[in-house]
Amino acid sequence: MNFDKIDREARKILRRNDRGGYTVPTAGLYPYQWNWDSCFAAWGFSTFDVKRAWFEIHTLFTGQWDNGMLPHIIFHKRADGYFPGPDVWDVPRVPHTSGISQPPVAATMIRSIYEADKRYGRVHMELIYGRLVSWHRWFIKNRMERGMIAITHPWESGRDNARDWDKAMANIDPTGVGEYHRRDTDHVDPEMRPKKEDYDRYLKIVYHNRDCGWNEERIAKTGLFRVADVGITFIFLRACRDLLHIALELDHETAEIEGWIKDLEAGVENHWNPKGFYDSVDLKTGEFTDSLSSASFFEWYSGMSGDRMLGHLNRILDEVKFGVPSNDPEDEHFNPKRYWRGPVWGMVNTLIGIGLDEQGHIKTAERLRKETQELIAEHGFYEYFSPLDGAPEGGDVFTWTAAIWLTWAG
Ligand code: 9WN
Repeated sequence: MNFDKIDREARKILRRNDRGGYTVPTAGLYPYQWNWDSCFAAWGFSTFDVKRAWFEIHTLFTGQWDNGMLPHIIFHKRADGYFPGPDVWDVPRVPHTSGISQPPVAATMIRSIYEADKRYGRVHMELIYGRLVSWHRWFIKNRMERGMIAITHPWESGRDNARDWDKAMANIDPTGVGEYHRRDTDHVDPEMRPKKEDYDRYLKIVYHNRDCGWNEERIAKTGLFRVADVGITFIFLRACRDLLHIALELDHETAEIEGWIKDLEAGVENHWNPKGFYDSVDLKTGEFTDSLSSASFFEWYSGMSGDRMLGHLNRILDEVKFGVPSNDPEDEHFNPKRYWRGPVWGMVNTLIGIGLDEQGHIKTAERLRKETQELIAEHGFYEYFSPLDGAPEGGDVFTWTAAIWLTWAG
């Protein structure tokens, strides 16, 4: 393995996907700034260009709404090739944005960027701190239920067609969405993407929430989809811990954040499915989703220390060559090709690996890191891979795959 060469390639990908202040996940398939992709990009940039890393964070936050919400896509410039674009979301602000959010990794990534160069980063950290707090407050005010964090659209989870959403999606009647032209399948093999029945419902939810004027209270009352996402609860809990750390460092009040952490720690228990794993919960029916997905393994990353997922983790790592797959290989719907229903994602492995390492599971963390390293070194900087044989899948020259190579896997 020629590490120097792969490092250079990873840096080149970040530069190549840079559109002048913001980084697209990959050219063609995703031509805008995506929320959590952008945070990974900034973390990657911080290994060789900390100024550019902070620039990424500032452009991301130009999309923040007055109510604190940080949208999942910021449409800085018109671009072809992605659907649904700004006209469909119809959010009356500039820059145009989508109307939903995404996994809040920002506080965690920003803490790392700050720590890469505190002297340079101090003023940026001061500038962005209040914005981070208001985004976190938005989650608490609008999305916290029984200490868990709810999503109103599968796209908010960042795991679009995960098994977690199957039952809730089946309860949505997609009639009336009309004709539309998906663009993702122009770029990628349709076998690797969500199905039409998924897209019909994705759009149905967008149209409904748009008709609610993107008003969170109306959406909470009338929305078609409301699921407590185990992935976001864990990621948000971790982000609150990092926000607390930043608050202490900058000498800000901490009581409010400490309260959030307590509530979330209690809420994690509500994600525990008595069948023996952390799970998402459909808030419209009160039922567990009965899906053991890669997000269940953010237990360690969240800072919870029960080791409750360790048995499943060891089993799954032995069942596939490249862990951790987005869906349990023993699940009847496991599909090593179709997006979040089986493939393995480098950035997911990274979050799981960081948590394992922090909690003393050094060997397992190292195994996961080596497997991710091999995937990228052998197969390239793809969006995701088959966990069975490492076959590359989805988009190529992918930003967050390059970023995690530079920060963790390489
Ligand atoms: C919808 C950009 C994004 C990621 C998500 C991933 C995928 C979009 C799509 O791509 O979602 O937001 O059109 O498929 O699921 O995690 O942020 O890489």
